[in-house]
Amino acid sequence: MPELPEAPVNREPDVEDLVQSFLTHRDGHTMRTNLKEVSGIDWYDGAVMNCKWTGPRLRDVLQRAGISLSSSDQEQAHVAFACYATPCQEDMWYGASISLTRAMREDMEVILALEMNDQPLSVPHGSPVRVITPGIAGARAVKWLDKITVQMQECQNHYMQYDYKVLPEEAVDAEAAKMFWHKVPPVQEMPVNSVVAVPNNEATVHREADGTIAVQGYALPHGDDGPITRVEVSGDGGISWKEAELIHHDGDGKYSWKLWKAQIPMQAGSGQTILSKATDSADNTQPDEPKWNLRGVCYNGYGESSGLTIE
Ligand SMILES: Nc1nc2c(c(=O)[nH]1)N[C@H]1C(S)=C(S)[C@@H](COP(=O)(O)O)O[C@H]1N2
Ligand SMILES: [Mo]
Repeated sequence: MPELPEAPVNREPDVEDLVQSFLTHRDGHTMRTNLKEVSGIDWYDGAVMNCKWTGPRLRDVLQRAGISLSSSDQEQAHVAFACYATPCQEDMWYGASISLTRAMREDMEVILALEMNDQPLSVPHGSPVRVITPGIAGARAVKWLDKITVQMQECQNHYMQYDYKVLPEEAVDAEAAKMFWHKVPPVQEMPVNSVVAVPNNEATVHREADGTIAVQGYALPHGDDGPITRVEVSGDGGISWKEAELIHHDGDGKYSWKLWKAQIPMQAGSGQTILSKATDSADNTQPDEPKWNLRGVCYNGYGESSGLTIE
């Protein structure tokens, strides 16, 4: 994912082009090309953040600080995170919030990270301390953390209120989006997703003696619904699917990615495509026809590797 400040490019889309390209690509993963043209930030196959993070639990810090809210207020409250270190493109500071309920649930593992992959947090990744919110969009994992507030209102930062929302399809441009920002909740839980990592787009692949090729990738569960329980792979545009083998790795858990591999039969020829489709433990699965949205966030159409030449 991009580094700080992840600033949207405010290019006004040509609506005709946009609608045309949307219609052309609506069944395919190539919709991401369309999303990029429109929103500036392209999540491509889907955003992912998979590391070992270490630090105190946010709930322990909040409990130590003491929360002076009634228990009914606590159910409605938010925990807001702010970073004033540097201005962002669209706001003078960066901020996000999550529900207090999530913050207090031990099993949701919201932490104030001091280390990443057993090393002290680096400056680009938020040193000296950042929030880590497993299952939740990286946009809420505020880096260079300056302030934590328990409050009754969502964080009002630009990136919480006017970005990282899955707007309805009618919001075709910035003007049309205006009436929706206040009605749509900020993205929190990330959707189930998968990515074909090997072979890469446009690769030339030699089939093995049995007519199959090796395919590998990763998959991510929806929000707190991990782990991934099944990944299926197709070499014929989704007509037939073969179940992939899920690979165990160190640190494998409810919130981590699941690596997978499969041998799938393919015909020789150019312009071929491999698709992947993941399912998690709550039976969430990737949609056949993912919906377009202006900001291009939360894309979770099938994983895809295309333009392949199979020999
Ligand atoms: N202070 C601050 N924190 C931030 C951001 C930012 O711009 N400023 N970007 C957020 C977004 S949108 C993402 S995807 C993650 C990226 O984290 P990484 O750089 O460690 O991958 O940081 C989040 N935390
Ligand atoms: Mo992001």
